[in-house]
Amino acid sequence: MLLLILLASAVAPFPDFVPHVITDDMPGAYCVRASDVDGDGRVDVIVQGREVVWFKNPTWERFPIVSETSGNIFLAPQDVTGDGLPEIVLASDFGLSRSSDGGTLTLFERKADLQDPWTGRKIGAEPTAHRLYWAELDGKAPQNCWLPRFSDAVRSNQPTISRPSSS
Ligand SMILES: [Ca+2]
Ligand SMILES: [Ca+2]
Repeated sequence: MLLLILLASAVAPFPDFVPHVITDDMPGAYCVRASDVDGDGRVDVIVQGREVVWFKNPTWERFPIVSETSGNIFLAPQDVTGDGLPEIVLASDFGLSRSSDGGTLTLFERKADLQDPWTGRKIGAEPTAHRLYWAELDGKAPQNCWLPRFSDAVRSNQPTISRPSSS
């Protein structure tokens, strides 16, 4: 009996999940990531749809990142400049029938004014890019942007874009 009481007390109750609608106006919403975009210590929400925006926690005010890209398919936030604020790699120009072109990978950096769209620099292309993750693959800070489930490796200056080798 004592054992049952101890086991029962060791099992944490299942949490209650409460939905919070932060927008009902996000055409083509597909990828949602969490990151402290403005460095205030609260995790914000980044959403990629036809455009890419972020919502400031806790008011969920909407701020632009980029609206000029097309075929957006995924994004990955990571501080690659070392200032404590995340940059974002976006995979765009995606198409189900495009296996030899498109797949643009762009690194976006925010501007001082949060109302301004971010500055983008093309850092590579992978026609079949569909998912992006940051990972520490070489023992250094997580400066590797990982495109899973592809062979070979694509590398640029900074950050490094890597894919695991096929085996
Ligand atoms: Ca924040
Ligand atoms: Ca940064």
